[in-house]
Amino acid sequence: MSLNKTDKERVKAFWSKVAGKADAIGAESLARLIVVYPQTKTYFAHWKDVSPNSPNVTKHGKTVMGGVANAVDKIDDLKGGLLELSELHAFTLRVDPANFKILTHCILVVLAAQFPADFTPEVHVAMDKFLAAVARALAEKYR
Ligand code: HEG
Repeated sequence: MSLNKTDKERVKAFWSKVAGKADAIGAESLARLIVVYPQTKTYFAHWKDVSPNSPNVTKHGKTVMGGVANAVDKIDDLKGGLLELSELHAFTLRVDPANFKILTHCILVVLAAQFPADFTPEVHVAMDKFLAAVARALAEKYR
């Protein structure tokens, strides 16, 4: 399931096309996370408004996509590159790592929905592998 050279090239090429829309991708991904998997709202209970298109949700979508952009840069060493973020989620935020797969699934759905022409089956498999690797790297510090 690890990314081969071709997968990495496809991820980078696709990302370079969509990176300019990262905020919109993040906003829709977070909104879908909250609507489709409402149990995830428990982590955002300290926000004023957890409804799908609220400012907090939109802002956090942007933050998450900053993490994804960083992961694209660190694609050759995701575990090292995402170490601090993994520690933050594990020890400070205490996010159940099952939620990483749920959010990365939402991101994949949004990429397909927002970029139907670029989201070929080859891009689909490369992005699926990449996002799964990101979820694994984020779960790295849990034990
Ligand atoms: Mg997390 C903060 C990235 C999944 C809940 N998340 C953050 C931050 C980043 C990030 C970059 C800011 C870190 C900082 O302040 O230094 N998150 C990130 C990625 C992914 C992810 C890349 C998976 C692809 N986060 C995730 C999931 C949940 C969650 C699944 C819960 C369902 N994140 C969470 C919370 C915060 C962050 C509660 C703190 C936000 C706040 O308090 O406003």
